[in-house]
Amino acid sequence: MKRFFPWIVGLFLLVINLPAQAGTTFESVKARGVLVCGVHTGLGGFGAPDAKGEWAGLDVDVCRAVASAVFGDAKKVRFVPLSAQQRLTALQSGEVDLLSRNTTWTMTRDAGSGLLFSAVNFYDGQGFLVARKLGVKNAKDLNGATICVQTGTTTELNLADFARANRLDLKPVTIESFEESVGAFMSGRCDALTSDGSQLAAIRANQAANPDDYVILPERISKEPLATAVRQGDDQWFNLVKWTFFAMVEAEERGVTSANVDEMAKSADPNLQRLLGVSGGLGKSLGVDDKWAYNLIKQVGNYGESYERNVGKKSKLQLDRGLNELWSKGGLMYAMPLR
Ligand SMILES: N[C@@H](CCC(=O)N[C@@H](CS)C(=O)NCC(=O)O)C(=O)O
Repeated sequence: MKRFFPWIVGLFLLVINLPAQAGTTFESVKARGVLVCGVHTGLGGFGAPDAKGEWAGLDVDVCRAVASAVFGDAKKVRFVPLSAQQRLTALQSGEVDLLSRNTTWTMTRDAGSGLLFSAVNFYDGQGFLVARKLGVKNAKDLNGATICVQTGTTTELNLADFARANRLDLKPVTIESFEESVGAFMSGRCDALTSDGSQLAAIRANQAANPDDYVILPERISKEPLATAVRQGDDQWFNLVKWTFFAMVEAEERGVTSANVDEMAKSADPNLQRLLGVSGGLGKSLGVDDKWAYNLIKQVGNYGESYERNVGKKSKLQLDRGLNELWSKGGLMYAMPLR
């Protein structure tokens, strides 16, 4: 019996680990008929209910694009709002199929917590928000200041590293909830609030009584590549999520939009025919219909359309494309070849 004991334990461990392996997410999503997507608790431009109560945002669009690729229907998504603290556990435990929520791709999260990051949908960096009346012009002027920062984020460690590297005395005020940290800052409990630049822009635009009373300091003290993530050991699902995002970028690179996709499908260009599933389609390798990319472009739009609608110059956030511009226009957005 003693001899068999390690085998029995091994078998038991294998069985309890099974749901997180063997590429089962794709099957369970299909069987359920709806994608369960982990998003922000409410960050206008990235993930928040709009005026009609419908989830909208750059991260939300990735969820909808994946649903379009799987079901041909962008509406087949159930959104699960997750706080900074909850998000990684929610994905690890299988509560959500996909995490699309301002989450920085770091080595520890990617290699050390059973997760895999699939594609960066927003290149960001950490900054500081201060009240204009404070007269602070750059981050180095913050010596001696109190800084509101939320726990469970990359932000906490970056702040400590920045202070140490620059011999600054920055006093972190660590707060567990998003609302509370924003509230603490707005009520003057901290001199500055630190977070990803995009989040500061969203907080300033959506949560300040008068946005002009606040300024975002020019420095970015870290790299925050915000990316979608899935569980490790689920290769087919990982591929589907990754290539869905690349299809959004590829569509922008090739000038295909939600408005012209039907026209573009008539093109003689083999690249467009492949992308839009007219001939030599690419769906099979992902286990989906050859019209997967056509569907997501038609229903959600290309990356540039999603960017402009949610966070771009004409949106409330008014963010420049910056690093999120296509590589061919000086940015970092580059789709791996869809062929
Ligand atoms: N990108 C950073 C920060 C993202 C983040 O979660 N930021 C906080 C502070 S603004 C947040 O979104 N909190 C919302 C919540 O917990 O509901 C990370 O991945 O750790």
